[in-house]
Amino acid sequence: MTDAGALADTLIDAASNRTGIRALTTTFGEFDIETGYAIQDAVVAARSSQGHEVVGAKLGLTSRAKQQQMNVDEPLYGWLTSDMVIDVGEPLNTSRYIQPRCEPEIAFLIGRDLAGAGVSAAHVLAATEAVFPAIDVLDSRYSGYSFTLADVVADNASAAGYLLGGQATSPSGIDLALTGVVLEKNGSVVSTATGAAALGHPAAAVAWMVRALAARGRGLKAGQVVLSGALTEAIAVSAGDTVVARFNTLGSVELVCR
Ligand code: 0L1
Ligand code: MG
Repeated sequence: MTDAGALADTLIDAASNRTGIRALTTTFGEFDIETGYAIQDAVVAARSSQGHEVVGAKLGLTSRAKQQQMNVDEPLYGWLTSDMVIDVGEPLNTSRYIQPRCEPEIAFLIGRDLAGAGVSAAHVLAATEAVFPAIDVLDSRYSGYSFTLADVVADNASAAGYLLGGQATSPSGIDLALTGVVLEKNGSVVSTATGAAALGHPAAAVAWMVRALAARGRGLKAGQVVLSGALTEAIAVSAGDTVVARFNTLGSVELVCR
C-alpha cells in the first residue's frame, strides 16, 4: 500500500534540498493516476501548512505532441501556491530551483466559482474576468525530467513558479485558439504557436480541468489564476537568460533569470 504522505514528503524534501530524485515509481513501485493525485494533494497540503496558500491551478500535457511523447491521451492538473508567484519585473532566482524550464501559456483569472461535470469552454469564458500572457516555470523534482504520468501528477505537474504579463484583456471578442505567441530566449526566436495548441482552445483546456475536478468533488474558486497549458515546448533556463513571450492581442511577458 502507498503512503501518500511519506511519498509527498520525499518530493517536498527534494524541492527544499534543490536535489533531483529518481521517479517515485522507480524507487517505490508503480502506482496509478488516482494515487498520483492523492500524493499531489498531500504535497499541496504540506505546502499550505508551511503558509503557502493555494492561489490557482495549472494544466499540463495539453498538447498532442507532449501527450504522444509521454504515451498518454489526457492532460493533468496541479495547483499553484503563493510562493510560486513571480510579479511583473521580478527576476527568476534560479538558485531556488533544481532544473528550471519556462513555457508560454495563456492564463485565466477566474471571476466566479466554476464547478460541475457539465462545464464547457463557453462557461469558462463567461466566468473569466481577464486573460493574461503568462510564463509557467517548471521544476521537476525528478532528475532529468524522467517520470511516468503518475509520477508527474504526484509532483504537482512540476509546478514551481509563474509570471503573468502586465496587460489584462477581456476574453470577449478574442478567439484564443487563434491567438499567436512568439517565444524568444536571449533575443532569438525559439518557438511559435497559437492557443489551439492547448487542447484545441485554452478555455476548453480549463473546462477539462473543471470536469476532472468535479469527478473528485472539487472546483475552481473566484480569484484563482489558471494556467491553461503550454503552447510550445518548455525551454531550459539558467542565470543570465531572458525569456520573452510575445502574444498578439494579449501583450508580452518577460522573465529575466538571475
Ligand atoms: O506545465 C506542464 O506542462 C507540466 C507537465 C508536466 C511535464 C513536464 O514537467 O514537462
Ligand atoms: Mg505548463
